[in-house]
Amino acid sequence: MNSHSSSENSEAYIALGANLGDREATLLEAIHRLNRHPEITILRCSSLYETDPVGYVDQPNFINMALALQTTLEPEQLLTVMLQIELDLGRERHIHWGPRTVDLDLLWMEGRTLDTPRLTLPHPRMHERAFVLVPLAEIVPATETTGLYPYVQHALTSGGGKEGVRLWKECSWPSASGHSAN
Ligand code: GSY
Repeated sequence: MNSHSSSENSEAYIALGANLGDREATLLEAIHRLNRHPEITILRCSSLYETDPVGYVDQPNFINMALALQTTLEPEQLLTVMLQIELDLGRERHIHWGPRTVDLDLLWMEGRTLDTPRLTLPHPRMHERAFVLVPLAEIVPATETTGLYPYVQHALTSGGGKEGVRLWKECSWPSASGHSAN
């Protein structure tokens, strides 16, 4: 269902991960850069979790988190902004599934389903990944009416649970960013 007209505000959910360099600082900088975009406002950030690598396991632990934002951008425009932030923060793609300075994945966007070569919405693998679901569950309100809340709760209880995902610290954004909520 794409019940949407352009330039309307949509809520979107993003997963973030990093396992090279100063992981926390990089994630905070990515959030700051997203929020600086004139058509993006960060609404909520999850805690930060330290997670065992999934897929290619011979690499450092990740810090993962999730955030909710509001945007007037179309999904592919938002993806372009996210990819540019990844590049600007030094992400290089050497090994598929390998270590990375920062990774931003668009998970879900209000009222949108999409299947293009660049982007599938909802994210096709988010229900399999505890490192995505655990942070996401923190920031999806139970009152959310589009089905994301029951989807996340069901995926968490029917999947591999929370194994390999450890609460690391609270998110210090916006206090660490100089951003004012007013
Ligand atoms: O898909 C995101 C990159 N990634 C991650 C990740 O973010 N966290 C964990 N724990 N394992 C991962 N494997 C890959 S690839």
